[in-house]
Amino acid sequence: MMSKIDPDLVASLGVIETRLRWLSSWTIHNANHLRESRDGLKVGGHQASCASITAIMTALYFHALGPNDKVAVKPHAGPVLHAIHYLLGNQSLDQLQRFRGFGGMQSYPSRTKDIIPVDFSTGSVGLGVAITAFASLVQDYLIAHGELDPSEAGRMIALMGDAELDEGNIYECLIEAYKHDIRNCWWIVDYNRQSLDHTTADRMFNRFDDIFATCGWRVVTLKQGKQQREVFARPGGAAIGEWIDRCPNADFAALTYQGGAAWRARLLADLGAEAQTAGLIATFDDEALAALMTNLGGHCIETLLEAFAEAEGDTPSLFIAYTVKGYGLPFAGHKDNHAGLMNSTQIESLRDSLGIAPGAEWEPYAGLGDNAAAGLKALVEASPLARARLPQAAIPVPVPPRLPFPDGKEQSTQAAFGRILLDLAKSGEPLADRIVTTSPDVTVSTNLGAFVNQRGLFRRQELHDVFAAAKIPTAQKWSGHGAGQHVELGIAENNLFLVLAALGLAAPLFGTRLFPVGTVYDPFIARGLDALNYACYQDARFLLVATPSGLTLGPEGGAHQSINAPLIGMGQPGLTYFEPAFVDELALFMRRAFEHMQATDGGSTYLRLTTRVIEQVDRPDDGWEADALQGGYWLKRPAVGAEAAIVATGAILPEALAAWQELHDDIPGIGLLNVTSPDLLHRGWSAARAGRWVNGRSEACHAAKLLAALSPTAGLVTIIDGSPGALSWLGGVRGQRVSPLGIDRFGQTGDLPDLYREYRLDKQAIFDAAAELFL
Ligand SMILES: Cc1ncc(C[n+]2csc(CCOP(=O)(O)OP(=O)(O)O)c2C)c(N)n1
Ligand SMILES: [Mg+2]
Repeated sequence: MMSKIDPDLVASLGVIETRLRWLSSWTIHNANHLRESRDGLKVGGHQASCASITAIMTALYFHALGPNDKVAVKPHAGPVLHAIHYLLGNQSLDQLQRFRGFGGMQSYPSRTKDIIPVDFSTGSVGLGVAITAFASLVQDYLIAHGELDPSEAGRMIALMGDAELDEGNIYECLIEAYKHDIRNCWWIVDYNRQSLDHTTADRMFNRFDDIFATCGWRVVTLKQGKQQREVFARPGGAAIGEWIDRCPNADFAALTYQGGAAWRARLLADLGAEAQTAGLIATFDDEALAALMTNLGGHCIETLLEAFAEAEGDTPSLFIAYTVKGYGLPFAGHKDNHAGLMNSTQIESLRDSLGIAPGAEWEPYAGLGDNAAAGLKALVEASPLARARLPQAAIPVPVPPRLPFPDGKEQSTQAAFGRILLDLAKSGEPLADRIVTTSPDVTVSTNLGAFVNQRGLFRRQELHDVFAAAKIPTAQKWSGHGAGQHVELGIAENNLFLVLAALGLAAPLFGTRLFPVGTVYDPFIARGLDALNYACYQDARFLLVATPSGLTLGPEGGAHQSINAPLIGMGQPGLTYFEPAFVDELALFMRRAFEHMQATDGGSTYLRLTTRVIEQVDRPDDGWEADALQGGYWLKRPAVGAEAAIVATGAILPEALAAWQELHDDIPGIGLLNVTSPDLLHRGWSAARAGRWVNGRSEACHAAKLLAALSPTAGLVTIIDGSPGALSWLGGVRGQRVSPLGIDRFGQTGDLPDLYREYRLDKQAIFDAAAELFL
């Protein structure tokens, strides 16, 4: 390979690289050994993981990065990213000194909590990698929809650890990305062949190349650094290169740790019989031999710059950059180095080797001499990152004051959801043009089909509807094109949440608001739970519609029944869970979800729906709406000081209403509270209780206000098609007695009367629960 790279640039970047290794090490050292510890907990941080990737990040951030590129940095290289921004002047010394401390820079790059620009949060390994592929899909979506100029396209880049390649979500994403023909995506593997526990399996050698190549990726392997290439081209050198190729990962790592003398002994034992090779080895002293043997592609700035420069075009690219974990540090290569920390003697000797005077540890260019420091400063200031542009704030999209909902005495929330979206699709509302729907192979069975008929599948290349062309009758007339608004996914719920995360970050990443709506069967939220948490953690904004849900899916049975989903909805920060019983409630909550997606302090929404068709209620007025939006309203207002109420959520409202009708005679004034969001009620309760201590105000929460209509000694029968804990806590709000109904065991097939009887969700169960309170 002929080098076209300016040697001065390589030399300067080499200095920056050692500076990043130093600053990241020192930041971690400071937090663990110098800062006062008040709790005796290990602070932690990963010096070895950082040292492994500093050359890659130097070559990228200070040379190869384009102005519109976005990067997900492997979680344990967080300190390197902060050091880069420190050199750029975007990060303060105070933040570095408070690494992993309260209000300081976070352990792992965080979009919402760090003060430096972070494109994608990372932490749960694998997810930060996959989201970049879906972000490139979103970028293509925006280009195809005329929201982004093609010249503004950047690369979506993941800097990943090699152990992340063990995460299944990588391969689910790879398959989906191939189907969608994604482009402008780079994954750069810090291939140090060490995970947390151990060195990684040799048997995977070259397998990753095959897997990615099969999925249409360009695979660029950076095994040898420039010095290795030169030396191995000398007489006798090829044998050393071949020896490295055969060397098991664990042996290579152990020899790296042991150093030059060990390398020599082993190489001579294995290759010494070959005179030219032995002679070549003899030309290196121990230190030089160790440096040669670890001169891997991922540590060679020149090799990295060349590889990045040559990767032209928009083909997704995997760079396998061979590295040493802990490169340049005393525990380089040691299999236990993942959480290893240098001791004081070790870090001081690293400091001295860089010419940094004691006390000057935080100075960005300490020990370099004025001219060299000025040159580096100029290089840093001229780097692509210093010129990177942040997208403009997304223009708010008007949400209609009311979303029309279908009328009809008998309806299900799932069918109405499809209808509301269809009406939106047919409307000229600007909101409709920015809705993007997506579903992991349950588009039809979650009633999204009609929206897709109207708005089409999103495809970069035209996709003709063969059935429609052949005039074969079908309800689903789906053609794919650039203007399409539905992202079709295979059955991989994890991908659903990563796509929702990427779509839900369109505003901060690309300056355009999208309104992502994803559908899934309620029980299968659990399949993508970590990705859902990941999406919320970085404040992606979307609407999740989960349906059908609970035991109420009847004949589908226990395998498809969701039980603890309400608790997921209540427990997940960044996601507001509503469970409407009636379709006018649904329309209200969908509207709120669209508003909430673009509110500064907004978030995402989860609607738990059902296929059960139930009789709708007549509303004398819309007085119920404000309360419903806060989490609950009196469907049947209790008499003042009433001794009992039924508290119900979602699909079993008909049972609650029927029970209320009959109990009315025995318990005069009994109320029926429709809890539309156990989540909001509980959050409000927690906030009110904390409020007294946090800001000196103790205002009654919505749950307390509702329940204040009852006698303090009143009894509550709570009922939900899901974990009873979603509602039973309500008794704690005012100290009222509770008899909770709900599901805490697996269901089975059956029709609703049988199932509701067996699992105690019917009218009789409510009578029994009430009797239990009063007898
Ligand atoms: C989903 C998840 N599981 C486990 C962990 C704990 N963990 C953190 S790093 C790591 C191994 C990382 O190895 P690799 O990706 O090769 O990174 P590097 O060697 O560069 O540190 C593990 C298991 C995690 N962060 N996320
Ligand atoms: Mg690794």
